[in-house]
Amino acid sequence: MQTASRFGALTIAEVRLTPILIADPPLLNTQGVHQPYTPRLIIEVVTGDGTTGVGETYGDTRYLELARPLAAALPGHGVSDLNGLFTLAERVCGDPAEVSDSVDVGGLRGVQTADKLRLSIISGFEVACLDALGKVQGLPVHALLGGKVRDAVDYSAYLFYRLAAHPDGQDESDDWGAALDPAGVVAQARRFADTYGFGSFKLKGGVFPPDEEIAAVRALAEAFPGQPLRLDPNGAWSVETSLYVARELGDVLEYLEDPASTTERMAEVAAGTEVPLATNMCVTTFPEIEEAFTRKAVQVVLSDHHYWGGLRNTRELAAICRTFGVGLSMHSNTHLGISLAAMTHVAATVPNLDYACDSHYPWQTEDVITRRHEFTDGRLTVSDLPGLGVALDQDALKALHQRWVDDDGSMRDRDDAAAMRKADPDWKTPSVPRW
Ligand code: GKR
Ligand code: MG
Repeated sequence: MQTASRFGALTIAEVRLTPILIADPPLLNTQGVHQPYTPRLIIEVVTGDGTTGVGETYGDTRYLELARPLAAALPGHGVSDLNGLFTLAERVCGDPAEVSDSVDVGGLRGVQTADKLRLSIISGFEVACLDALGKVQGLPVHALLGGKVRDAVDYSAYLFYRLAAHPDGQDESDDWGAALDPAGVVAQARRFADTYGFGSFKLKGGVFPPDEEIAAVRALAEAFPGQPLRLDPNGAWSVETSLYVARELGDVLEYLEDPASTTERMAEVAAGTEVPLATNMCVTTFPEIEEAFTRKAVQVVLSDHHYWGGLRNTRELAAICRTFGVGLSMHSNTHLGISLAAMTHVAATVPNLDYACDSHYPWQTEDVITRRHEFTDGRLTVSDLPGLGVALDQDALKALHQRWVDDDGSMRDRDDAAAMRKADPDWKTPSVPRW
C-alpha cells in the first residue's frame, strides 16, 4: 500500500481518457481489410504534483466501457501500486456487455474473453502509471522494470498485401500503392529495407490461396537471400495446408506464425514439421500456456503487452518461456508512438527476446507524440529519459479525438469485414480453416 499523501507526487489525482481515431491504410488480412480509421484510447494519469504519465491501448467501444469505471476509481490510488491496479480493475470493471467466443477481429488474437479485454485496459493504465512514476523519480521505464539488457531493440518489416486506396473512397491516402502479388510484396519489402533498414520480414498472409503466398515468400527469399522471413495467415489454414506450406517454405522461414487456428491443430502441425511455429492466437493468456507448451504446439510466443496485461506481465511471460525453452518474439497491431515506446522499454529488459519485434508503426502517418520514433538499421534506440521518453502532442490528440467525436459510429469499432464489404458486398468473415 502507498503511504504518500493523497495529493503527493506518488498519488494519482486525475485520469483523463481520450478515445481517438487514427488513419490506417487499406491493409488486407484473412478477415477483410483495415478501415480508413481505427480506434485507440489514450490514457493520461496525473499525479498530485501535476506529473502526467501516458498510456495507449485498444479504443473500441467495449474497451472504453471497461476503461471508464477504472479511470473513475483511480484518484487516490498510488501510482506505484501496480498490483493494486489489477485488484481494483477486477473490482470495478465488471464484465463487458458483449463477449463472444468468436475470434477477436480487433486484434486477430484468438478468442475474445472478458479477462483479455480487462487485461488490455489494465495494460494502458499500467504503462501510464510507469511513465508517471519514472518522471517523478527521474528514471526511465526500463529501469523501473529492472534495467535494460540492450541499448537498442530490433524490429522486423511488417509486410501486408494491400489495396492502393480504401474501398469506400475515404482516403487519408499514402503513396505505397497496391501490393497484391509477389512483385508488389517485394517492392514493399525493398522500400521498408531502404527506408528503415529492416533486416527481417514478416508477411501477413491468409489473404490469397496458399500457393500465391508461397510464391510471394519465395520471391522475398530471392530478393533478400539469407534474411529471416515469416508468414502469418492468422489461423486460416487446415493442418494439411499448414504442413504443405511448411514443406514448401521450410528452407527459408524463420518461423511460421499461426498457420492453424487452435492449439490442437497447431500441435498436429508442429508434430509434422521442423519449422518452428509461432503464435499470437492460441497462447494469448497465462491459462493457455500449459496445454500449448505440454503439447509442444508452439515454439515461439509473440508477446504483446496490451493483451498480456502490461509490461510486468510481459516479463513474467518471458520468464515462463525461458523456463520451458520456448522462444519469444513480439506481436503488434495498429498502434501509435506511446505503445511503441512501451514495447521498446519492455523489450530492452527481456534477455530472451530472441527475434526482431513486429510493429505496424511505419504504416501510421499520424501520432500523438511530439517526436515520432525513427528506426535506424531496423532498430530503435532505448530511451534513457525519465518515464517512456515521449511527450504528448495535445493539439494532435485533440484533432484525432474530434475525428472520433464526429464519426457516425461506423469506425469506432474495428471491423475489417465491414470495410471489405464496401468492395465486395457479398463478403463474409471466412470461417476457418479457409484453405
Ligand atoms: O492488423 O491486420 C492486422 C493484423 O492481422 C493484426 O490484426 C494481427 O493481430 O498483426 C497481427 C498478427 O500478427 O496476428
Ligand atoms: Mg500473428
